Parts: sequence; structure tokens; C-alpha cells
Amino acid sequence: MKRIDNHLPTADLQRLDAAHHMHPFTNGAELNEKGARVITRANGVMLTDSEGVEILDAMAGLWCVNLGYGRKELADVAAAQMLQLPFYNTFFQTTHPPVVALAARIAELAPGDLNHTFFAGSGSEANDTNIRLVRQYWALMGKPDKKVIISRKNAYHGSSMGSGSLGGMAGMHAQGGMPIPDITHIDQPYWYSEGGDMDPAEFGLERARQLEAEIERLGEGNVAAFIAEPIQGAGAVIIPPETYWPEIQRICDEHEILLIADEVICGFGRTGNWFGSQTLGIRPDIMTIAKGLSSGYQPIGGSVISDPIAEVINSDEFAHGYTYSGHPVACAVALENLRLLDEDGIIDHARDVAGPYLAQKWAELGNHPLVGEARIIGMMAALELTPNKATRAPFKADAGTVGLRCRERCFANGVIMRHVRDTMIISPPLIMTKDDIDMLFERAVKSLDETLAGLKSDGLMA
Ligand code: PXG
Repeated sequence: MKRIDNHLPTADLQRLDAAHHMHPFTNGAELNEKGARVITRANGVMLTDSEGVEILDAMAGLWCVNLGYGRKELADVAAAQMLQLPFYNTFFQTTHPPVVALAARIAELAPGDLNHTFFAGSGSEANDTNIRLVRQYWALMGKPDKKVIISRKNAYHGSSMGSGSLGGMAGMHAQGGMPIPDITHIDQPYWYSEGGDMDPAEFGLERARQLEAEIERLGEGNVAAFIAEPIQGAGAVIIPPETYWPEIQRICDEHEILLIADEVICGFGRTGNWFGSQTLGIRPDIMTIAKGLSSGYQPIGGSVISDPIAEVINSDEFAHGYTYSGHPVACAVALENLRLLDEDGIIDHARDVAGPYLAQKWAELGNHPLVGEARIIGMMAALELTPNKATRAPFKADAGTVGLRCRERCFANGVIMRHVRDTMIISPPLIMTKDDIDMLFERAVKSLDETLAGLKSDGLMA
């Protein structure tokens, strides 16, 4: 394979990066001071930086490289498609083979009557589509007042005006005039942090029933939809109590509102099935997809829509679309990714081999003195760090201080874990072998030990 090794030295790349490149969700001044880490290549589950250091990527890029890095098949398909038809639009009564094949394959894989995909370039775009789509649906149904979309605090649905408003991230809403009107947020089913002395099952019901109370408060005639991630990802891999989703489903069934499952993280094998909705027994009317759809090899997302909703939307012109809706190269790569996930048995591997082994190792991490809870579902997991396992108390230091320290120890020890406040999270490639998981475990233990030692010596274990 041809390697691109003629890049500038690390210091030059960092200097130019600081001078000209603005990073997402980053304090630019702080980063530019120390310089970004430069990643130059990757294979399987390992990244390599510009200094030749190898790092185990327990975040699959950004929750997306489900297939792992370096699959030549995807590169070959992209090259062939670029030569044959690098771009054509799908706006003006045209289509092309890759978009047709991908839409048909998604219809086969998606549960129930979710048989129609409106493509976008990302998860954010797809959720923006969903906002307009559900409102247009109700307008065509003769109920134009049904506009409000109910979401949840600490949800993540993207970063554009619409999708960022659907999300419930307080830090995002503080900037740039979000949320836009007609979006409201109920509390999240985060038992570890907000459940107090309540039994998890009881807490799950209480949080689900907030949806019913919110529908009543707004008036059912004003509510279009409820949107939620089956498992909150960026929120900190929040696995709801078992009582939560059945109660949400009951409420959606009993009220005239649509249910949107945001599968951007949970889709394509992450929870051990093709979709998180299947793992959790959810019957959505619409699913948002992106990330694992192409394993991140190409930017692509979409809204997967049920037969009855598609029929209504198709009855008029839906005045919406993106230049790159159904981009041929992205569709061809996504289709090849879906073929490999299926034919290489990668989702079965995640469910039957990697998932259970990771769960066993993760439970062991739960015994570490710094860990208050170790939770896992499929191939996504979280460790809650605490100074007091019994009370689940937060640290006295500002939220995030300890998480950041732990992430830095992880980086130094050659493993990428992300921190959300003081919670460590992982979402590794689904192809992880038992040896990879052992390596992850060893590096995680070392990082937790070093974090604990540092906290003790700095008087922060409180
Ligand atoms: N929905 C969900 C559930 C997501 O996790 C999006 C929508 C938006 O997708 P795009 O493709 O527009 O980014 C996401 C994205 C993090 C992090 O730090 C998570 C995401 C994106 C960036 C950072 O955990 N999720």
C-alpha cells in the first residue's frame, strides 16, 4: 500500500494548525499553546501519531469506525465510484445505482416498516431533516399545530441550529441563541447521577412519565414528536433503567406523537444488534443514522422513515435537501461497509465474543477504588469516577478535573478513552479481539492507578 509519509515535521504541522485550523468543541487558545497531537495513520484498532507512537483507539474515532481502520475494500469501492460517477444529485428526478442499492439495503436491515431513507451528510443534518419532516407530516395530516418536539436534557443530536436545539447540552445552548422555538426538554434517565436513593426501576418509570406530563402540559394537539438516543452516547453512555423504554413506548403508543430514535451512535452493531432500538425493544417511526453507516470512511447520514409517514410526505413536494444527499461515493462506501459488517460476522462478533469479554473485563474495573459504577451494553461502556463508592459522591474539584486527569493518563499509556465530566467512556471498533481487550484493560488499570495516586498526593480524593 502506498504510504503518505512526506508530511511536515510535527512541530511545523502544529504551528500551521494553530495558525489556520479551528477545531470543533475546543478552546483554541489553550490548544494552540500546547499543539494538537497529529494522527497520521491507523490500522485495525490502532492509531499512529506523527512521532510513530501507537495508540489503542477505544473510541473508534468518534464512535464511528465500527469496522476498524484500514479496510482496503472500502478504499477500492471509493476509487472505482469516483472514476465512474464521482457526483450527481438526486434533486431533479434523477437517481444513481449506489443510492438505490444503499436505500434498499437499509430497508432490509431496519426494523418494522422503516423502509425509506432521506439522505444527509451527517447526523446533525439528518436531525435537522427530522425537525422539518415531522412538522411537515402533521401539516399534511391537517394538524399544523403539532410542532413541538420533546427531547431530553443532556441529549446529543448534533451541532447545527436545529439539531443542537434538539440536544439538551446546557453549554451549547448558552452560545448562539439555542434552542430554537418549539423544542422542549425533559429530564434524562441517568440513575447514577440523578437517582439519589430511588430504586433504579422506580426512577426509570418516574423519568419516562415526565414525557406524559410534558405532553399534557403542552397539549397533545401541539406535540409533533419525541426524540431520544436509545442509549445516550455523548451524555456519558447513559443506559436507562430497564423500566424506562417500555414506559416511553407505551406513552408514545397511547398519544398521537411520533417517536424518533437517534441511532447515530447506537446503530450498526454498537449495542450487539443492527440497531439499538432492537436491543432495547423500541418501535420508532423514524431513525436517525450516520457514523457507523459508513464506519466513518465517508461522511453520510440519513433519516429512515416508516411506510405511513413516507406516504404522507411523498404526497407533496418536501422542499428540503442537501447537495450531498445520497452522494454516490459515500453511498457506495456505506454499502460496502454494510456488506463487510454482515459477511464478516462483525455484529455477531460484537454480540457473542467481544461484547461479553469486554463486559467481563469492565466489571473487573468496577472493583477499582476510584470507580463508583462500571456500566456496559454491547460495545459501549462507562466508568463513573468517585472519591466515595458507597455514596456515589462527586469530587470536590470542579466537575471534569478528575476526568481530564484520567484521560491524560490514558493518552500517556497508549489508550484513547474519552471523559465526560468525571465519567470515562469507550466505544471501540467492533472488531476488537480478546487480545485487544486485554491490552485495553491493562492500560485502563494502569491509568486509573496513576490517576488515583495523583489525586491522593494532591489531596483531591474528596
Ligand atoms: N446524534 C447523535 C446521537 C450523535 O452522537 C449526532 C447526532 C450528530 O452527528 P454529526 O455527524 O453531525 O456529528 C451525534 C454525534 C462526543 C461527540 O464528543 C459525539 C458526537 C459528535 C461529536 C462529538 O462524544 N456525536
